[in-house]
Amino acid sequence: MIGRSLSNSVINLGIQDQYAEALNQLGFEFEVLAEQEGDASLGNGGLARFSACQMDSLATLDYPAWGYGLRYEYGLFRQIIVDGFQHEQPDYWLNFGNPWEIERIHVTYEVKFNGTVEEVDMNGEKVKVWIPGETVEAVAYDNPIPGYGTKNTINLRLWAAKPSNQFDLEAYNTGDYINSIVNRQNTEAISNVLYPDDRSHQGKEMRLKQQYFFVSASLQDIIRRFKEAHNNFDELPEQVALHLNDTHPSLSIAEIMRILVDEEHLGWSKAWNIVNKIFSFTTHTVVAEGLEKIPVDLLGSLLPRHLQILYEINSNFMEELKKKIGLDYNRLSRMSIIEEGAVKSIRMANLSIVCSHTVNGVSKVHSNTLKTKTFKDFYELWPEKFQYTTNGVTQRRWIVVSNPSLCALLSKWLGTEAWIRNADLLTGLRDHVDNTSFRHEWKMVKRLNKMRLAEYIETMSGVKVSLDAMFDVQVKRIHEYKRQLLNIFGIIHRYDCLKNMDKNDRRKVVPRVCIIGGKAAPGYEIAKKIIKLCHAVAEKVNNDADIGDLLKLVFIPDYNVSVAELVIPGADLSQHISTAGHEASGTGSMKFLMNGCLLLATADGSTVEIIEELGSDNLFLFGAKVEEVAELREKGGALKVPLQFARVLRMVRDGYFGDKDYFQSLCDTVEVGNDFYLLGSDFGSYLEAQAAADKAFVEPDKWIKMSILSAAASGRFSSDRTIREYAERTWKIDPCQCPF
Ligand code: GP0
Repeated sequence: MIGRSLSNSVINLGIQDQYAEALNQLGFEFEVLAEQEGDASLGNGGLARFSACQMDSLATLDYPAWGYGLRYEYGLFRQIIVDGFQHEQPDYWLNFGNPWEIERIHVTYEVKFNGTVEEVDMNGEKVKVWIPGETVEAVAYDNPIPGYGTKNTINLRLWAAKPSNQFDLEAYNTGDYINSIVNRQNTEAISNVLYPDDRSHQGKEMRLKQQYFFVSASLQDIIRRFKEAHNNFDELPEQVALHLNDTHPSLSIAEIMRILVDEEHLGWSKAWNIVNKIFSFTTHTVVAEGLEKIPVDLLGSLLPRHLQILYEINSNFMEELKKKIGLDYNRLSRMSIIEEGAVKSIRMANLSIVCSHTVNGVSKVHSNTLKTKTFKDFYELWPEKFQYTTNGVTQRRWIVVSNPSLCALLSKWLGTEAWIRNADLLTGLRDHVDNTSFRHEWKMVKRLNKMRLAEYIETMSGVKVSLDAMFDVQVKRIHEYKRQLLNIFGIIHRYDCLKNMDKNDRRKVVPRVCIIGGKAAPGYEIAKKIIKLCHAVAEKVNNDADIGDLLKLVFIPDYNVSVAELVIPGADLSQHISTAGHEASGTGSMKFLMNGCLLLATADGSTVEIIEELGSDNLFLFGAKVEEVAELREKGGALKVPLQFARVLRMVRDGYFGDKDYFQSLCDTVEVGNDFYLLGSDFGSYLEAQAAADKAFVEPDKWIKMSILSAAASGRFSSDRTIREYAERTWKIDPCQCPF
């Protein structure tokens, strides 16, 4: 989720003025040119974009870091809306080549799959030898990531798959031409398509192949680079810190053990001690069912040697555990790396915890959930391993690149540009919150950004929106737990009230432009129905002349980093309304905060810490708290649900917005007794929070003050702080300039 690179690169290099001038002389307009670049969307939702923010901060803070990933031929799918329905199209991001990458045709590694493991006698010692079936070649593509205001540039090395024997000449000669090309396509498929959902179920094998391909090439590269300057593996932990961002790369543990034991002949326990000092792990998942499991039979056939290694890791761990906790079989089976269930599987999170010296959550609330629920057994065994490092976002991308007018205003009133590298300085805005000329300029910046967004909305959807309306935004992956449906039900309720209001009551109503955007995983039917309902409601509301500018609803298609750079600065209010306990962190809220946008939120994920920093009267809070959710779920059918909710549900069920049959299953998900994400019981407080936002909006001084204080409180949520904490507490690395 790097997005576009041109602006980010020239800004980080501090040459945007000269560059724009040079373009002018060539007859080009910088902004127009920048728009031509496609987004590099090499990942899914928040975790992928968070990784991109981390890279920007690692580079800017002069840390000697490398990022590794896959160079997907086709990134995250492009979302096309046809008649209100989402369709997926390939993301042809490489069609015109990628000027930002450097192909390293000399940096290649063989990655092996399948085959068998033989036990052979090597000078009196029994060693395991893997006889692979298929061999694929990994080729490196480097993407320099320049830091802001520093010479330090770090490298994002992405792997592409190439058939090892480029062309099966033998097959060609025997006329088996098609097969040799088919073989080539099968091989390249490994780095072809980014799976649309982090928990995708389609093509488990292909996903596993991608994971191992990425892990093996990366580790072979890391070990090779280490050996260029060292020949004693005892030094490996001082030279290399490997961070596992969720369990997607966790096969690294088995792969590095294979390299150290089978190829470097270090002996198991020596290798194991090294591995334990190298790995740290961050889980970005909240709920146990989100934890990744790999079926043993699938792993065994694709990577037979790695399965043996995982078994050995687990049997050693179980022995150690029995010594500590005795024969508590329930606990032993819960903590085992192998899940003996209907489908015998490898628990990748357990593996990652056993092998890492540090286990991180991504917010305080998340960390509490990990310690008391998700990983309770492991926390009791190794409390010292568990930390948390709250996520952050980079102010370079989310203010400097995406909101230049705000950037200039901040530097003017803070009297320095130093905040761009030290976001804590943003608290200085609190000193000017009552300064009328500052507030006036603040208001103008917001209006300018709303204008940009209004133009985009009209271009994309044909809907004309009033700049005097409140721009109320919810942009994130579509998911039941993020409760876009709660937002849409709130809009239906607002529309219903407007229809039943007499003329002079309407004059007191705050006009709203409700903006919703986000992609649904292709296989996620309910999420796709939410998108359709949004369009159905928009169709009705936007064409109701009686309502006019009092209420508009717009769905922004193909939400990606570049669209976010336009939407976030133009928002007045943004919604982060997940059912408490379900959002591990959430990072969108931080981007809105930096841009002086007010939050309407539940106390979930990182919002709990935003409340600490901002003060609960500077945002609109509502909904059940984390500790109340379980009890509410127990009530089930006895749960109290406001009449307004039942009324809205009835309107949808009765086909008021069309597609009556199509929406029934969607309505079922929030029917009393079935409402897992508690939309019904949170609806009353949601409407109150929305009413409070309306009230604040018609008191311009109050609104502007809350807006300024939002930006002033955002410094703590810079990814610079996140990275500094990881560097000092987890990886124990110091800054050092290493020009690319
Ligand atoms: C978490 F486990 N996240 C996962 C995953 O597979 N993919 C993914 O994007 C997200 C979380 O849902 C998050 O709460 C969090 O802020 C983000 O990871 C970064 O930690 C909202 O996107």
